[in-house]
Amino acid sequence: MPGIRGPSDYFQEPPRHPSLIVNSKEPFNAEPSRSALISSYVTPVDLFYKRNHGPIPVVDDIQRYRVSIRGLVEKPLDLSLDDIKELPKHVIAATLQCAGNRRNQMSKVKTVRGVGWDVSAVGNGIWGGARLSDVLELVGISKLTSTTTLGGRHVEFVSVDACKDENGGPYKASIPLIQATTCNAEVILVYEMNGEPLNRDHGYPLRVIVPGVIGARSVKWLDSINIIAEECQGFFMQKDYKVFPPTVNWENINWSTRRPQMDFPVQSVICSLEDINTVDSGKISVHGYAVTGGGRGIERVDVSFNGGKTWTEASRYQKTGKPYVADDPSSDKWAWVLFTAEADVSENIEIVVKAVDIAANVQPENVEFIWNLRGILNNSWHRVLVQVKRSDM
Ligand SMILES: Nc1nc2c(c(=O)[nH]1)N[C@H]1C(S)=C(S)[C@@H](COP(=O)(O)O)O[C@H]1N2
Ligand SMILES: [Mo]
Repeated sequence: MPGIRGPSDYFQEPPRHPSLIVNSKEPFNAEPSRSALISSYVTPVDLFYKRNHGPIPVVDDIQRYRVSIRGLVEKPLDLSLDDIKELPKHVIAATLQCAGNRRNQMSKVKTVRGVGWDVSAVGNGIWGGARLSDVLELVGISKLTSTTTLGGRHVEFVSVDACKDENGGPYKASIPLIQATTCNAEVILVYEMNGEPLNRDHGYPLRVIVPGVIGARSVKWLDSINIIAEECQGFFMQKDYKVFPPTVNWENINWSTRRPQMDFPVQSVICSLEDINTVDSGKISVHGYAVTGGGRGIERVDVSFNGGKTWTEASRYQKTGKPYVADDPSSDKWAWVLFTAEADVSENIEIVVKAVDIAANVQPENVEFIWNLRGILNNSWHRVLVQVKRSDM
């Protein structure tokens, strides 16, 4: 598509915040520190994790930029950014989480393939754009359609970035048509992040946000939307981002036996502490985030100050000064919940967190049982060690 192109080298990368922890330079993959991550409910754009599979695309001429909608539709269409902006603007708070978040810990069990993320490949953004369901109406697909008259059942998003894993081809993903045409699923074509124009790292000029679903399906630098019969056959749908049992290795893997991962599972992480900490004896307060997929609320966050023997319930909040109520109309259903709990410590302890969502989904106690060769969806109980400083005699 004219107006936007994906370069094959890294000479035109945007500037980035110096405090980001860089896990890979080319392609650029970086996350904020734990403490920076939970310093605000809405993650500042500069500090938001950046997950790329190739160089950042370049928009030469925004006037010529078009997103084309084709495939199994009666009326294919090319839309400019202004056309998209003419549709009603829909704004949601939604947490984006990479499926590889917390991979570092999983690779300690046994090596896994992938970017070595700590716990901050996640961020909470305020996303503004057009509802995908409104855009699809322009090509004659009405709300709540699961199959078009021409047999389309999936919506494929195609970018322009040159990805190594796609043999230099563009990043792609798809979602079921019914999800795209259901208003409540709130899939949006985003041109604003945190009230500012979307920046290049996060998908300028237009990206998809599929809330409640692993970040991999929220395609950046959108070039075209295809209405297709079968789900997207691209690398990142079919040969990546699938969860296999621990017995599957690179010799016996059969990718076609598993579905592409969509919703993310219930997750919680302590961010005010590193893996190992030294503190003065006395009061310690812990802060972190909890989030789950599918727009479900966080019913409970449990914190243990003795390695999991006993638990106390943490207080949960989204906006400060207001307790969070799961599933309440006043809470942001797609967004994370921050939590805080405190205790007195006088000896060395392990602090643990686990969350429960409104469907009573829980986190697994140990990472070994969910180990998978791609190192995705590590949502095991999060543990940190606290050593109390010896007072000088
Ligand atoms: N075009 C394109 N879209 C993409 C990717 C990519 O490499 N190329 N990475 C995906 C993955 S794996 C994640 S986790 C999110 C990261 O979005 P962010 O960089 O805005 O945080 O974008 C997704 N969309
Ligand atoms: Mo990701």
